[in-house]
Amino acid sequence: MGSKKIVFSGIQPTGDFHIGNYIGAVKRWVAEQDLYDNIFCVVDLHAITIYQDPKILRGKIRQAAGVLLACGIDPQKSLLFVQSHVPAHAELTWILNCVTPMGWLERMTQYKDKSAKQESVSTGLLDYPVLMAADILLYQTHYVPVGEDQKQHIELTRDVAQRFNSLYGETFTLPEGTIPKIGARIMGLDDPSVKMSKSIASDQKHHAVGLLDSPDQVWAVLKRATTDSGKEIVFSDETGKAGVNNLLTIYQALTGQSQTEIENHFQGKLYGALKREVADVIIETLKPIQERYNALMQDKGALDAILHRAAEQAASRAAPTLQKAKEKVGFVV
Ligand code: AQP
Repeated sequence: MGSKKIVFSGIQPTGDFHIGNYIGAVKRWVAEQDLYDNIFCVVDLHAITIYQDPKILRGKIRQAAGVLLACGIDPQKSLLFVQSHVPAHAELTWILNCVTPMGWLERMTQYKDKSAKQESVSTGLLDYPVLMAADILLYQTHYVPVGEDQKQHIELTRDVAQRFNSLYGETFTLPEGTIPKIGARIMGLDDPSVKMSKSIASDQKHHAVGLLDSPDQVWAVLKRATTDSGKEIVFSDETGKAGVNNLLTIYQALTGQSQTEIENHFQGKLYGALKREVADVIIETLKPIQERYNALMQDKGALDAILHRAAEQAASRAAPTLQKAKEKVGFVV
């Protein structure tokens, strides 16, 4: 692993992973595994910034890890662990909290969106980006592959690192966020004006396709996907064509075909055919993932062993940076 650049990314076990998570993040984590020194994390500390039923959360954490392995994260090539198993994440967060102005956090779009939906907003929700900065900076990360929604948080991570480095001296590598060219923001299938999201999907049946959905469930969502009153099956950034554009983007991300090839393929076809073909491509993509997931979940002990081994390795990789940060701020270590 030595000379390879370090990649870190995380995913919240807040619900069922959907094709937006897959296309925007996980697919790339898997495809680029051989290129980098990879660290992937099921971020359960982030999940509880909004109340989670403890029994459901425990199941979702294992499900999240199982799905990531089933998608192709290879424990021989990548560290895959659960965030709360490595206390250094919470420890570094405290130190970084103390160099992060409140105003930076209050400006975050995700905080504004999520807090508007809560009756009572936890301090954790406001602090979410500092925890994310700690996750990334602990491993001296170079690249953070994420969907577009996380761009602002990566910029904040760089600002926090720069502020710490300038106050206390060079400590943290400045990471770069990498956003996919295709599918950086997959939109809701019921409402293409909003990002496909786990929390909306848990309330609205036809919002998203989950990675563990059966072929019938995939088709039930796709056949109701919002399109428009026109006929043209073309990529477009016009608001009125957002539904068709979203379906074509999913098709493009999953088939790897060019826009011209796809538009030629769908020329003269009806929206019904587009929906059927997008559903078929999704079903084909999910089939091997679901087979591997079902096999993996037969042996939860083996899954837990993978996660605990990786957590030990992650903890020892995080330790020198945490130690350095503690020394820099003046702690007796
Ligand atoms: N719609 C999306 N299109 C492309 N990428 C997406 N990601 C999330 N939604 C889309 C990317 O998936 C990774 C993991 O997401 P997360 O669980 O950490 O963050 P999230 O943005 O909070 O995901 P959700 O689905 O929207 O969950 P809730 O509803 O809990 O907020 C990230 O790289 C993210 O960019």
